[in-house]
Amino acid sequence: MNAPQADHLKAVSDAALGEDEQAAQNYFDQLISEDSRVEPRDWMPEGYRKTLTRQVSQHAHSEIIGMQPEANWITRAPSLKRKAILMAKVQDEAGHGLYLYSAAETLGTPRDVLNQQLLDGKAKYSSIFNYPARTWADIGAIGWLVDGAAICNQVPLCRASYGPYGRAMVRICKEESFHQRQGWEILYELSHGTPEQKQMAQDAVNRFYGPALQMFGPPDEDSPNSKQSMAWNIKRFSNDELRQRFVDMMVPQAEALGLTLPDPDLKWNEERGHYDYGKLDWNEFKSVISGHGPCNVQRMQRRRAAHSEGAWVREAAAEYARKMEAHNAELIGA
Ligand code: FAQ
Repeated sequence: MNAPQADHLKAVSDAALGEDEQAAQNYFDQLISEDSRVEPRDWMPEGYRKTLTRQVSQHAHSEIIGMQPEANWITRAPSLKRKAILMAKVQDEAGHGLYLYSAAETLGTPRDVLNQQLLDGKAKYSSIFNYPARTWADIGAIGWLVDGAAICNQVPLCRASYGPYGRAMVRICKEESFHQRQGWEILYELSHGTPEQKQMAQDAVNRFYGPALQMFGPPDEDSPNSKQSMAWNIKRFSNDELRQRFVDMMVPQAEALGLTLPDPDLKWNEERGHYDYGKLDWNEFKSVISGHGPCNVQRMQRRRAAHSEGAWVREAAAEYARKMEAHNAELIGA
């Protein structure tokens, strides 16, 4: 679209908006241009509401599905201490899901509707959780690489323009930092253990590194949502910018761990001041996000089973809330 066409469209849409709505749009534009926060009470364009509902709910679904590969190891963790730490981490992920569903609900879509979208296979969740956690070292790799990527992606989201999302992210990022340290520590112990343990750590890193880089989303030229999300101050950096930041951060950490990253093209580029890295397998990414990864079917089956097995808990909670409401009404009436 050229500039006169865009001006014409804007004039038409301004005329279509009522005066009040135009004032609301102006106020929204002002909030964004001042880098202030949009709150649930504020008017917002439908596109902004839709984009945030999509991103925040997908993020919530990722936290909930992300519990599965790790929960798989709670009973097999090598000591009581490791078991307790892992259990706490998995509980944290459930908490993150709760903060995020709450933030998403403030945009107007109830949590049960969002949840149903996941159960019906209509909503995405992060590609990374469709890979299996095969060995104990995978729990280390998930903590170090997956939580590491999550932190890199999510710290800028603490400044997202939508208040409830940004505030939820602050707490989530603090907890993710513990999670990453936990993964680092598992890998460090393994890589300084027996040759077999070191090999197990290396094998886990080899399998999780590429999929962790894909957590940042498709390359910028194939990312349909980035431009608008950045204009609305939801995303602060593009997918490729964050991916590069992550690679730069992980190279020295891998050296400190005594492990290698599985990329023969990884090389410091003096001119750019960044590491160059090899091409990722985007066909695999597309296949995973369209439901054909190694564990998509298993993850969804487990989620659906957990949802139906948990029906009695939801019913009991609803009944308790109803009773409390009746009790409080009685007290007020008395
Ligand atoms: N997996 O236009 P873009 C965690 C989809 S939490 C699946 O670039 P956008 C904690 C995307 O939705 C991990 N789908 O999209 C933890 C879109 O599809 P749609 C989750 C992906 O939104 C650790 C399409 O591709 N983190 O790890 C992925 O601007 C350990 C086009 O992409 C978040 O959700 C992917 N990797 O940028 C838990 C962070 N990438 O909806 C347990 C918040 C892209 O149009 C254990 N989200 N897609 O049909 C974001 O920052 C963004 O949504 C991006 C994607 C960067 C993920």
